[in-house]
Parts: sequence; C-alpha cells; structure tokens
Amino acid sequence: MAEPSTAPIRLVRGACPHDCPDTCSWLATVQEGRVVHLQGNPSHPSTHGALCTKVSRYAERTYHDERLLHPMRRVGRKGEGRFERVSWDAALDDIARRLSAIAARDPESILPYSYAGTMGLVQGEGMAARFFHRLGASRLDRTICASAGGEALAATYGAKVGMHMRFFAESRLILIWGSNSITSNLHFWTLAQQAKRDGAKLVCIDPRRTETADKCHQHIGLLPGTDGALALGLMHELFAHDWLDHDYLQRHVGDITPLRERALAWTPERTAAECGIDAATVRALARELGTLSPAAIRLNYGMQRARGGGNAVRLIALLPCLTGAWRHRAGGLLLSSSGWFRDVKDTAALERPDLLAGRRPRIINMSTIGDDLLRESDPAFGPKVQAVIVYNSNPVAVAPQSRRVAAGFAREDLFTVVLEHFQTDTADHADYLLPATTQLEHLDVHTAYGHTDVLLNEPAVPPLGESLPNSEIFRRLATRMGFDEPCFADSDEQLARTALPSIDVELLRRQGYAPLPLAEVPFAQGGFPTADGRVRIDAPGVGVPDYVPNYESRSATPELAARFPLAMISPPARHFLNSSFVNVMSLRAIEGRPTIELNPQDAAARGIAEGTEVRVFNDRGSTLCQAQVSERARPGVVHGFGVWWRKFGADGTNVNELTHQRLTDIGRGPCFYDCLVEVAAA
Ligand SMILES: Nc1nc2c(c(=O)[nH]1)N[C@H]1C(S)=C(S)[C@@H](COP(=O)(O)OP(=O)(O)OC[C@H]3O[C@@H](n4cnc5c(=O)[nH]c(N)nc54)[C@H](O)[C@@H]3O)O[C@H]1N2
Ligand SMILES: Nc1nc2c(c(=O)[nH]1)N[C@H]1C(S)=C(S)[C@@H](COP(=O)(O)OP(=O)(O)OC[C@H]3O[C@@H](n4cnc5c(=O)[nH]c(N)nc54)[C@H](O)[C@@H]3O)O[C@H]1N2
Ligand code: SF4
Ligand SMILES: [Mo]
Repeated sequence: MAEPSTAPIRLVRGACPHDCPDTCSWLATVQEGRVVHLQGNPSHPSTHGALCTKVSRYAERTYHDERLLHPMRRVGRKGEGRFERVSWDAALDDIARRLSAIAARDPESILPYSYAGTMGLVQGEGMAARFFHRLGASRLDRTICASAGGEALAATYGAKVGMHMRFFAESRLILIWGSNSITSNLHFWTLAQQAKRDGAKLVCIDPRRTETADKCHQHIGLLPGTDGALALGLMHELFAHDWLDHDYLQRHVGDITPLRERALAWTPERTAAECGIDAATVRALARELGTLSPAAIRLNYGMQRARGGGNAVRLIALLPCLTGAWRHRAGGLLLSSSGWFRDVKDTAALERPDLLAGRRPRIINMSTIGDDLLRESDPAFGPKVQAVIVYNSNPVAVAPQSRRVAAGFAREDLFTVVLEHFQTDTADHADYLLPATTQLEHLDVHTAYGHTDVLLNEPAVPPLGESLPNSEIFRRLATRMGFDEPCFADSDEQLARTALPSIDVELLRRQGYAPLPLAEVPFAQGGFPTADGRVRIDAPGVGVPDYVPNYESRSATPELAARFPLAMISPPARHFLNSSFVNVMSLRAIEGRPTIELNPQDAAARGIAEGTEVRVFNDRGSTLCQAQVSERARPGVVHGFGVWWRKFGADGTNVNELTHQRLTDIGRGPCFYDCLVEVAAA
C-alpha cells in the first residue's frame, strides 16, 4: 500500500468555470506539482465550502487518461475521429495558411463557434474575440441557452437583474419556477431549505416531478411551454381580488391597462385547461402570491426553451411588480444577476470590436448551425461557411437537430479547428484538434449569473502535456496571421485587468472573490435600469406580453400530435454539465445509460416496462434509450436526460436528434423543450 505523501502542500484559490449560476470559489490542494484535492472555499458565502458532486471530480477530469495533450491533425475521413500527432508549429502554420487563403476570398466564410465551456472572461471571448474581429469573420449570435429569457428580462426590467440570491433565505413564499435546483443551482437550494425551516412555503412549477419538487410543499406539474398561460391566470386573480400594490404600480411600472385586459380573459378555468392543472390550484397559488410577504420567485432558464419562452418570462417578471414584492429584500424575482456586472466589466476593451474597422460581418445564430453549415451561398445568407473554429463548446452534441449538425460538420470541404480538453463528438470532426488547458492550469477572472461576486482563478499547476490556454492559442495564431496590433501581445493578466478595470486585484488575490457593492433591496423605490426607471409593460419591438403556445403540442399541431403524441423535454442529467463530464467514468457510472422517463400509463399503453430498450423518434430522427417508468413524468410528457455525447449512445445519437431548429419568440433561442415524439420498444 502506498504511504501518504509528506511532501509540502499548497492551496491555490480558483473558481469553477462551468455554466452554472452558482460560480463557486474553490481551493485546490497541490502536492508535488499535482492537484490532489479540490474543495469549496469555506470563506466564500455562497459556496459555503461545498462543491457539487460533478466538480468535486474536476481533478479526475483534468488528469483523465484521454485528456488531449498534443496538437493533432486529421488522417481519417471527416468525422471518423482518427488523428496523428503534429507539432504546434506545424499545426498553427497550416491553420494560419488555410484561414488566410479563405479570408483572402471572403473572411465572412469563417465562423467562430463557442459557448460557455468556461465562463471565464480571459479564456472565453477575450483574445478569441479580438482575433475574429481583426479577421472580419462572421459573428456568432450566442443564443443556445439564455437569450430568450435574457432579452425578455431586459425588455421588462431594462437589464438582466433581480433580487439577491442570499435573501431567498428570508422569504415566506418561494416559487421555484422551471428549475431543478438540486441539480442545477445547488447553492440556491441550500438557501431555500433554510427558508423552509423558518416556515416558508416552497412551490415547484415544473412539468416533471423533480427531486426538487419532492422536497417542496407543493408541485404544480403544468404542461411544457404553458408557463405564460399560468402567469396570466395568476394575474387574473390578482386583478380580480385587487391583490395589487397600487402605489408601487403607479410610481414604478408602466401603464398596466393593456395587461389587465389580457389577464382578465384568463379565468382560472381557462388557465387550468391550457396548463393541464386544476383551477383550484391556480386560485390558491394566486392567493398566496397576493397575500404572503415577502414572496420571491426563482425563475430559471428551464422554462424558456419553448416557442413562447420570452413572453412567458416577461409575464412572470411582472408578477412581483403587481404585488409590490420588490419592496422587500426577500421579495421579487431572480432569473439572472449578470446585468449587475455591466458597470464593472469593460467588454469593449476586452473584445475590441473596434478591430472590425467599420466592417459589419453577417451574424449566424448558433442555434441554427445544423442548417447553416449545410447552406450554399446566397444573397440573403451570404457566403457558404468554409471554416469553423470551435472552442468552449460541443455543438455536435448540444445543438438542436443534431443529425443535421453532424452532417454539416462532416462536410469534406469544411475546414474545422477544435480547441478542446477531450475528443468530443465535435472534436471527431476536426481537421486540427488543439489541446486546451483546464481551469486548474490557466488564469482567469469570472463574473456570475446567480450571485454578484467577482472571482479570480489562479493556475494551480502548469499546463499538462503540450496543452495551452485558449488565449495563448489565439495569440499565436494572430502572430502567424500577421496581426501586429499591440493588443495581441497582451498577457492573460493584462486581459483580466482590462476586463475588470475597477476590481481590486489584491483583494481578489487574498480571498479569491470580491462582492460588488450593491443595494440590498435594489428596486424598493423603483429605479429599474430602463430609460425612465419604470418597469416596461409595453416594450419597444416586443409589445405587451402575451401567451405564445408551443410550436409542437396537442392543441397547436393536432395532426403531428396524432403521430407523435408525447411532449419531450430534455433537462440536464444531475451528474453531467451539459455535455461536459459525460466521459468521466465515476460520473457516467452514476448516470448509467441514456434514459427516457415516462409515466406508467404511457408505458403500459406501449408495452414498455422499466429497463426496456426503446426507440424515441419523430420525423427528424430517432435515438435509442432505456425506459425509466416513473410517476415523475405526467401522462403525455416524457423526459430524455441530456446531454450525452452521441458516440456514447447505443446507436451513436442523443436526444438532440429529435429537437428542431425553430426559434423562440424573443431572443432567437432554441426550443429544446418544445418537441413532440413517440416512444416504442426497440
Ligand atoms: N447538474 C447540472 N447543472 C447544470 C447544468 C447541467 O447540465 N447539469 N446546466 C447548467 C446550465 S447551462 C444552465 S442554463 C442551467 C439551467 O438551469 P435551470 O434552467 O434551472 O436548470 P434545469 O435543471 O435545466 O431546469 C430545468 C427544469 O425545467 C423544467 N422544465 C422543462 N420545461 C419546462 C416548462 O415548459 N416549464 C417549466 N416551468 N419547467 C420546465 C425541467 O423539467 C427541469 O426540471 O443549469 C446549469 N447547471
Ligand atoms: N436537448 C438539450 N440540449 C441542450 C440543453 C438541454 O437542456 N437539452 N441545454 C442547452 C444549454 S442550456 C447549453 S448552455 C448548451 C451548452 O453547450 P456547450 O456550451 O457546448 O457546453 P458543453 O456541452 O458543456 O461543452 C463545453 C465544451 O467546452 C470544453 N471546454 C471547457 N473549458 C474549456 C477551455 O478552457 N478551453 C477549451 N478550448 N474548451 C473548453 C469542454 O471540454 C466541453 O466539451 O447546451 C444546450 N443543449
Ligand atoms: S457546477 Fe455549479 S455548483 Fe458545481 S462547483 Fe461549479 S459553480 Fe458550484
Ligand atoms: Mo445553459
């Protein structure tokens, strides 16, 4: 048996890089040049010393046998995933030569594709954005997660702002709306439980009876995509019973007349019929919302992945305005706190859009990448995409209608460079696969979208193998492309200081985080970040919010529903983070196999038993899963947990085979949870 090492240990402060509202502060224990332990920073209030199960395994991910450690060049057919090792010089010289040749014809035929593999400002869109701006490449509309809700919130409140997470602990009523918090917002859940112990009522609004719903006092299992109708039904009752804060409305909210008219048409009975719940439930919830104080809503992005997601967020965001819940620090609503950072973050200095020098390249929506990679040149679209550079994202697995995404990336004439930790589904399609460092190996700074602290991530160990930070890869590529502006020589530390010019770096170094100085009750006296400080009911470009039903549902598309009668939502699996961690064995072992959860009635009607191998399908595709028969699913709704790598699926597919590329009402986002399917024993 190995003796425990007595070599000296060092603690390094860092931040979880993942796309999660909690943005935890962590402490890495380093011994003999290796991270041997990772724990939550006990002095960071919202982390309170605890990381989630997944990220506790971050070192296992970093030291994974299959980590990419050298640049690689494709040797097989496109998508086959066969590569040979090459030197950095050989890789970068050839990439620069090929991109320069394409750019000489039309730089807009080059497309960056990135999302939130890391949320860091330095390894995210820092040097990379400078590079693509200087090149004049197509711009990417980064819509895949939060743009429907984000733009809806901004249309209503003026920015992505809300109540402070920590004060949920003092609320008397908490609506957890479209969020499986135990899975995806663990540190909020701790606060909600504290409130529950102090007597608060917790209500979970989610089509699935989640683990979070189990621990709330009440679960309202509405049909997917009907949240806007529920919000209007609640408003009906608020208006009808005059549970309104007239003083607050008059001072701080736009004219409510058109909203009132709309809401009065949504009787509890009509609402109940649309949402698939009881009228009594609507009445009772409205009464609580109108009479319990302070009342708080934790809205999350799970409920805006449907056609009407934007309007639904706008309607829900108006509820605390009608009741005046904003007067209390434990009242109001939180969807995202990212807008609070707008005054401390200098995005223009970091990303340098001025390097476009007057050019206005076309914009491609990341949520329609499946169609867009397969499009020919035409005047409306612009030039055919000839090259894609992917970093911080795994589009072949996570983008909707993934069969088309995979077909696009499989084009032999598409030049693809992927910066990655692992050989993901997208990496399989690369011409060059470049090894990137993980958060334990590079410097970064972070803002958050749940809490309001800035965090520093110091590298704990040197880069593994020949891996390099994204920033350095783009720096070296810029040099090879002949981009000689001084900004391409900025170090990571300079990028961090440029991104957050007013933040006290010494404080960050000492404690790992720095809270923003913000008011405890931000909107007690109104002062929303709109032009006139008032909440907008009628907003430019989007009008007065209304219920927008799903693209695909029994009522909207009865003929389609006759063939594909089940509404599928595909929320994240607890032990994965989008498609990250799917290759970490200890976590994959817990998740088992790709599964589809369905109600016992729906299972019986199809002769499906627990554990049966089933085919989930519609006109777009088909994927093999294992059936999980459970009352967690309501009749007519099934849950396909995401996001598995396609290559780990029994037939090389995942749930995104079934999703479509139509966009949300606001924000041009994807409609992952607006999708009809059928399930049959395989
Ligand atoms: N463990 C884990 N944590 C994660 C992630 C992960 O993949 N795994 N992903 C991270 C990311 S990228 C994000 S954006 C956030 C997401 O944060 P949330 O949106 O809070 O996270 P989810 O758990 O995806 O919540 C989705 C919930 O919405 C429900 N839902 C689906 N459709 C509807 C609907 O129409 N109406 C309502 N009311 N509810 C609906 C689902 O059943 C599910 O329980 O989580 C982050 N945290
Ligand atoms: N069906 C369905 N599809 C979904 C969702 C769903 O709920 N259902 N959720 C959607 C949501 S909310 C989101 S946010 C998207 C997420 O989609 P993505 O942002 O693509 O997220 P991940 O799948 O985690 O992939 C991130 C990749 O970045 C890599 N990475 C991490 N850090 C670094 C780094 O420093 N450098 C480089 N070069 N690479 C790095 C990781 O290894 C990983 O492969 O998926 C969406 N897709
Ligand atoms: S994924 Fe979320 S909960 Fe887990 S460590 Fe990261 S920030 Fe914290
Ligand atoms: Mo997301």
